[in-house]
Amino acid sequence: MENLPKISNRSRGMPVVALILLTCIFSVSCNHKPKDGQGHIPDSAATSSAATASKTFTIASFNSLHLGWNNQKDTTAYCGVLAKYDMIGLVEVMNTEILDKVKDKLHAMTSVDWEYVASDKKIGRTTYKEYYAIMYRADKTRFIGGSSRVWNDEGDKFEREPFIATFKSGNFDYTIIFIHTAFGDNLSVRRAEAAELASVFKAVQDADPKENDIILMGDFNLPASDPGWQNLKAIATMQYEIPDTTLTTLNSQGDLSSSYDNIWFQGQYTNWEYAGTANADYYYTVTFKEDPNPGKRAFKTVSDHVPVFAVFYVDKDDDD
Ligand SMILES: [Ca+2]
Ligand SMILES: [Ca+2]
Ligand SMILES: [Ca+2]
Repeated sequence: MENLPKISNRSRGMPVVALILLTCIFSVSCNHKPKDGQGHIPDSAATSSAATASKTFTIASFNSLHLGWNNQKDTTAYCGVLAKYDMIGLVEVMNTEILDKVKDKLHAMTSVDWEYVASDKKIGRTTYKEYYAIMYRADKTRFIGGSSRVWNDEGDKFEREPFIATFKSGNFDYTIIFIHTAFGDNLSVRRAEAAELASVFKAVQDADPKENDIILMGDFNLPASDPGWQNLKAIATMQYEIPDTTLTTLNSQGDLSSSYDNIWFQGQYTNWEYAGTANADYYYTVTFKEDPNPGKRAFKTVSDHVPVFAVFYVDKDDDD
C-alpha cells in the first residue's frame, strides 16, 4: 500500500481513462495471485545436469499445518512438495511417527535416503505444543552430531523457543536457527519475540568463532517490513530473502494473505555461498492445476502456508 501515493503522484494530470486503467493494473498486481508456476522450482531445474545440481543446495522452511493430526492431509501432495528440496524445516509437527512415515515416503518418491533431526520434545508454553523437525537428503547433507538443541529460554521469552542445529552440505557448513513464533492476537506479542530473536542470533553467532553461516528461518507471523525486526536488522549485513510483497499464507478461500515465512542471514558471511535465488513456492498452481481453486485445495489438504526456500552453493570453500 506504500506505493499508492507514488502512483497517484505520477498519474497527476493523466486522463481519467488512463487513471482507471492504471488503477486496474495496480489492483491486479496487488492481488498477489501467483502466475502459473511462479515460485515453483521447475522440474527441469531440479533435475537438470547433475553437475549443476551437485553445486547447489536448496534449503526450505514450511509450516506444515498440524502434520500428524487426522486432518485430511494429502500426504502424496505434501511429500511431493518436500521432495523438491534438499532440506526442509517443518513446524507444526504433531508427533514423530508421522516424521518416519514422511521420511519413508520421500525415500520411495526420490530413491534416495532422507533423515531428520527433530526437537527431543514437543515445544510450547500452553497445552498446545509441537515438534520442530528438519528433514534432509542424507546423500547431500551430514548433521553434525550433538549440535541440535532447543534455545535455553531464560525468562520465558518465547512461546516456542527456537531449535538450533548444525549441518554440512558439500563444503558448506552452517547452523540453522528454526522457529515458529507466537501467533497471538496481540501484535506486541509477535514483535517482542521478533526483537528477542536478535539476541538469539547474536548468541549463536558469537558461540562459535569458526562458524558464521547462521541461517534463521521459520514462520515468524510477521512480514519482513514489520517494525518488530528493528533489532535483528541492526545486526551487521543482516538480510532477509522474502520481501513482504511475497505472500506465504493461504486463507480458507484459497487466496494468498500474509507474508509470514522467511529466511535471514548475514550477507558478509553467507552471501559467498548464497546462490542469489529465494522465493515462496506456489506449488499448488502446478500440483492442483486441474482443480478449479488450487489454492483452496492446498489450504484444505496440504497447509495454510507455502514453503519458502533459498539456494546455496556447496562447492565453494566455506569461508565462514
Ligand atoms: Ca560455514
Ligand atoms: Ca560465529
Ligand atoms: Ca560463509
